[in-house]
Amino acid sequence: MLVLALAAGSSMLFAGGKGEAPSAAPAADAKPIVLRLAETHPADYPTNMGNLRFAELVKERSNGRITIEVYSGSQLGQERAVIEQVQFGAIDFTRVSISPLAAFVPVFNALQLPYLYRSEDHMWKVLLGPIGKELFASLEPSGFVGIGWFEPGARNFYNSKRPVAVPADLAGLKIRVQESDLMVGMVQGLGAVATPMPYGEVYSGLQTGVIDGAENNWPSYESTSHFEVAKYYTVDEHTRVPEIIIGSKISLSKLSQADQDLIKQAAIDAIPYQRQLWAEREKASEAKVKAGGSIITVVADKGPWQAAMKGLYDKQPSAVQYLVKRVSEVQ
Ligand code: BDP
Repeated sequence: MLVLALAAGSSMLFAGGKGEAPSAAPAADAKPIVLRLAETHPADYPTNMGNLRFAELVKERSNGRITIEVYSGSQLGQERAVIEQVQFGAIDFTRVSISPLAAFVPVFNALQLPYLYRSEDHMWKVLLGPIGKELFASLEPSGFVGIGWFEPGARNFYNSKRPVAVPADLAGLKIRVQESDLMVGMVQGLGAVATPMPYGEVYSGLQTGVIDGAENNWPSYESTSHFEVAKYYTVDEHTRVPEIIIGSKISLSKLSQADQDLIKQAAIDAIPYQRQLWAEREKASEAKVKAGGSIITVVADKGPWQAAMKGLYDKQPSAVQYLVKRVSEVQ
């Protein structure tokens, strides 16, 4: 018995390197693990290509033991409903916009306020630095695990009625926003009427006139064909709303620490690929909607837009205001 126990102990020591954590390298008989990831965008969209790269890295590094099945095109539901399912472990991962996530973990509003980041680069320094790590930790009490970030691009307003150059041009327009109180407040601050609605319903909303407009980055405006039913696009770049991969705490806690670490590292290592595809797609989408007849208004002076958002900052709880201040200090 003692010999057997010692032998087992020493082989664990060998497998785990230092003997504390089980190794991510598979034992010959290790059980295969299959996990599911939900994505709203179509298969070839850069964000989903990033998911696929993430899944591929996980598969490679676990020597085929861990499979992440990627369900794109909202097959598993719209974002808010999917986040709920991740929370109770029915879906293992999702790539979502932090806008609907902030309804579950409100401190995330600190990362999506309008005109928060000076540039894309500033945003990435925040996400990959201490603030991003703290925000990941803040997910855990709500049943989520922060896994990785993807590039979201800048969001712009568009509508079917008229060119918009200054906030006053939006007055009275019914604008779809993500399912987020913050985004409702933002659109109200600009003098328009905010209509929260799942992403998948926006096209028919525009077509039937239930809404007059929405807001999104170039690739989403193009891939959803919204440009066909709302041709006035205003480059005001009001938000950069980070894309995030979250995992279910219930699902992930069934895995070894080494497997959890392997998964997190794979998501981080998929970022450069997604960012590269994003940059290419932004250009291609812009060209496509222009060729399709979109009328583009580029905002030269963002001052009036920023001024209209001031009230939204003032309304934030102190935890969010504190983070906003720290974000502004990131160089
Ligand atoms: C896109 C995000 C996607 C959101 C969508 C929306 O990538 O996650 O669902 O906007 O507006 O840019 O709901």
